[in-house]
Amino acid sequence: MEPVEIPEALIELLRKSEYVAVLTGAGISAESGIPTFREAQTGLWSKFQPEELATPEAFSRNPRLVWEWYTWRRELIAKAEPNPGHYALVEMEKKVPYFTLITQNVDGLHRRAGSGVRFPILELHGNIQRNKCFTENRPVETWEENGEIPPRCPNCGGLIRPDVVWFGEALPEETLSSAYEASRRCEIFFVIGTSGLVHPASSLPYTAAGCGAVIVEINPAATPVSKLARFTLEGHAGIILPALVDEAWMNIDSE
Ligand code: BV8
Repeated sequence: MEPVEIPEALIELLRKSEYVAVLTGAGISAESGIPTFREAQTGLWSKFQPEELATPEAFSRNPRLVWEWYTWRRELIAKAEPNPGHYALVEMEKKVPYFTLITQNVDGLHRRAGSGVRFPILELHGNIQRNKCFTENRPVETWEENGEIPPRCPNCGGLIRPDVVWFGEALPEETLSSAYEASRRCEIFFVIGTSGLVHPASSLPYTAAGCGAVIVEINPAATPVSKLARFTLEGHAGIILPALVDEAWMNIDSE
């Protein structure tokens, strides 16, 4: 494994920054074995595009199919562990005075890694481990398992759905406005493991850049955000982030 080159200017900037914001996408969970959205879905799901399953229309049309897709993903996530990229962000949250982690991911791996202790994690698209009633749009934690798929709401008998934001649905208002506020206030805005195609999450780096933040992209591939980036660290988050955190703070501790 060749050593990771982290620009000295970025290390200096990171050490003296008061406020760092981070936006993550599916790429940060790739090294945990969770397929990203851009990768072809495997097996039974290979004939579907996520965009055609993650919608209220798809759920209304075929609730069983959509529920089973989420069951398949939940089983993948249950077997997955946070990777060094997730853990490096936990360290970063400990080291910088103000830190906001904004994620598009619904897999909950940031929380499992230990993020969210000093500052709340902003889960823009919800969390796959939570469920809600499709009719009442209220959280549902328990229900009677009678073999029906999807299960039904114990309160109104409506269908239960995952508590994630589907295409065409509004993002949680408070979470989104907190994400915009962090994008406006931060000095460094990391964009990690996202193709930058899904709106409105994809507008956050533009807000940050417009307010003077230095954009840092970590991704093996170029994306529309690359043109905004002052620093582009080409590679895997699970390799680059630990090296970055070590350079910025761990070496200092040993100096
Ligand atoms: C809304 C939860 C309005 C569900 C998700 C035209 C223009 C602009 C917008 C639109 C448009 N047409 C439609 C829209 C709106 C639409 C949208 O953006 N569509 C896209 C497809 C164009 N957006 C919406 O519908 C949003 N809602 O706009 O509502 C509204 C307002 C008021 C009232 C009513 C309505 C809702 C969007 C949320 C959808 N839900 N997830 C679920 O998960 O099942 S989105 C889902 O896909 C993810 O959450 C994530 O956000 C997105 C996938 O993107 P990425 O995370 O970037 O993942 P991807 O696979 O694409 O890329 C991975 C990257 O990682 C790659 O770059 C790869 O190179 C890199 N990588 C790989 N390995 C590594 C790595 N990087 C680092 N390390 C590695 N090891």
